[in-house]
Amino acid sequence: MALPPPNYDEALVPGYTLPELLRTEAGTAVSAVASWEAQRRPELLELFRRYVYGRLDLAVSLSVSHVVDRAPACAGLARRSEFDVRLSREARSPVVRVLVVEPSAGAGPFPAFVGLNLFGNQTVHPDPAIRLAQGWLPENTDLGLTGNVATEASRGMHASRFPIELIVSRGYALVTAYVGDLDPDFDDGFENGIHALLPAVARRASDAPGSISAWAFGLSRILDALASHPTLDRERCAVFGHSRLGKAALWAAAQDPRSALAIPNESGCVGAALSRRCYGERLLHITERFPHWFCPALRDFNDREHELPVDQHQLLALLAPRPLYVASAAADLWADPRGERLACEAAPPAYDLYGLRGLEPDGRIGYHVRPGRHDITPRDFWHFLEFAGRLLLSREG
Ligand code: GTR
Repeated sequence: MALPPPNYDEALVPGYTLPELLRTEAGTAVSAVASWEAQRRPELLELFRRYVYGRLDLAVSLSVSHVVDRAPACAGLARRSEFDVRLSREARSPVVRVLVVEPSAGAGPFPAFVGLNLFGNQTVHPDPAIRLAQGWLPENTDLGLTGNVATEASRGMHASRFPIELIVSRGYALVTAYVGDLDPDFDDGFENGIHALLPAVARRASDAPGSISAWAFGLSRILDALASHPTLDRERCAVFGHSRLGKAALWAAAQDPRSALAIPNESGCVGAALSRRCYGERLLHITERFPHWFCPALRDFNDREHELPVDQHQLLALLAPRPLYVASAAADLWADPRGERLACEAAPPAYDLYGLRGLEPDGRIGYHVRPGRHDITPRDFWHFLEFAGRLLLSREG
């Protein structure tokens, strides 16, 4: 199908009305925390499940096996652990290899940045001892990845996206895992990864969960598994991700109140950006190129964003009262930086219910737009660490 080109002209953004945040589907105004938490919040989660990300109802019985425990890393600055999380006893169960790098100074428990990676744990740091990702990997010649398998050449190739030395020097741990361990990032009709554990009827439904849901589910299971890692502070975990992984981080944090801070970086379309602006990447672009990311029902809103029962400011509002940090890049027009900012401006009424400020210097929603293109850089992390220093470390455990 020939897709229409994206619009990058602010003058051509259609007029739109955002779906109301603080009014139930039955039309009742929501003016207190009690009705937000008991009614509107679950209702919004349900709408996002039904029309956007899909429903992933799956009881798992986790088993965690430690592979490496607190071995010296990063020239003595850090300690590295690796452990495997098996989601169920079934033979086809995904097994997720989790990499933890924590400060070597101090005994912890350390607050942590928890985020997935797209090309294997070996890409986040050149440390030759990190196990290469197993199974299928996307090809990426820039990263030295050919033949759909992990390569030695890919070691450390995404280190700039995971600035471990910076993170541990500020007293935080990094926790990461390869998305392919949860659900490989290609369209196989919802068969592999976590999908293999679901009944056929759930995989064929209009609200069948896409990969973003599978990755979000995996982030929550990693939070579960951190119980076996006493040097990490489970009350102070920031869930972060870049781009498609920013969408997954947001969806995970919206559903799982244990994410003490959410950091979607340049998450764009069906992430932090308002869909109704129809600016840059649109639903018809993303569902055509990545049909496996969302539930099939989302495609019904291609070129009909104004009919979608939700918009992304409502997803951001599901974080309230927890802190949220949204990051954009000025040249990343495909992800609509302005649409990300406007979603942050429309989310604060949910924070108001708790007597908390939103997008203000002392508020619970942080935002930056840095110069440059689509990427997650040490400069972005510098901002995340400043925000976390104010709102994650001060959190009452
Ligand atoms: C793009 C996609 C974006 C974003 C990005 C990425 O191709 O259209 O929505 O997710 O991939 O993940 O790098």
